[in-house]
Amino acid sequence: MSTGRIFGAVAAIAGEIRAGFTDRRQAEGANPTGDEQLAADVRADRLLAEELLAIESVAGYASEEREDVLDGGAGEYHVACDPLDGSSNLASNNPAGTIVGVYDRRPPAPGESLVAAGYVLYGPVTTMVVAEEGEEVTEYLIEDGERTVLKEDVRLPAEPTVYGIGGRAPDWPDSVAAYVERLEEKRLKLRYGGAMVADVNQVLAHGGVFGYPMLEGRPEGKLRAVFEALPMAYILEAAGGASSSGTESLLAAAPERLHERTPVFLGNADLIEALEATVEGR
Ligand code: FDP
Ligand code: ZN
Repeated sequence: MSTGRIFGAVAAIAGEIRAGFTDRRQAEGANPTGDEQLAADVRADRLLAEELLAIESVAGYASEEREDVLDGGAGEYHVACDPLDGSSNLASNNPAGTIVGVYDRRPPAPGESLVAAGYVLYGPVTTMVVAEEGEEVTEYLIEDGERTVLKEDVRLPAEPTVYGIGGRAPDWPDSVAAYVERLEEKRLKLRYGGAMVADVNQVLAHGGVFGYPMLEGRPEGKLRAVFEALPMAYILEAAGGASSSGTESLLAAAPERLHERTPVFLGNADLIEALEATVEGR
């Protein structure tokens, strides 16, 4: 069976998730990693769990918003979601997203067990970018629960122009600070919006690099491996880019805990190579 039905279901509910933003921008509690949880996060998570677990080929649903995996039937796919990435952007009416990773093992599972990944971007329009095993990366427009192809064979532009690195600059290790200087020397332009999906999507559109690095007192960085880092790495690598935890591809990572965090760097292969060289002091 293919993973197409999973992304069809995600497209079908993206409009509903988006419609819930208007009156659900207030805090409701905290998620398993202690981040503030909005009513919109809770609703997106519930919609995705219901719709995805109803698909025969889906064996389980894991989410950034839930402590444990929800087991489903005897299917072959294990779906891991960040239901509302960048939800702190809702208060200021900036973009947010949904990240979907499809693993062939029950998470926490290694990057190499990803068979597909995609994200929805709630921007001025709603789009979805999907990478499925053995297929080219495709960008869709989502309207009224239907997806239509906007762009086939999405590839990172060879000439990078933008970068965005998260965390406070004083908390960056010297290697990251030195790397950012190198990016500036290469005349890349800073563009950081605070939602991973939107920031990575503009890297895919313009070429460049997105990072959420290891920080002083927080060597694991902020982003979650299973729900955010690995699926987005799968997409970027499928689009001809590269990913890194600082030392190796994120697809080589094998998280041991469901909500584990990891430093993340995604972008053009030469920029990721330069990052690893800087981190290793080369
Ligand atoms: P958010 O907390 O709003 O959900 O998922 C974590 C995330 O957003 C990413 O989308 C984003 O890249 C990052 O955190 C932003 O963190 P900063 O506020 O520290 O920049
Ligand atoms: Zn997120």
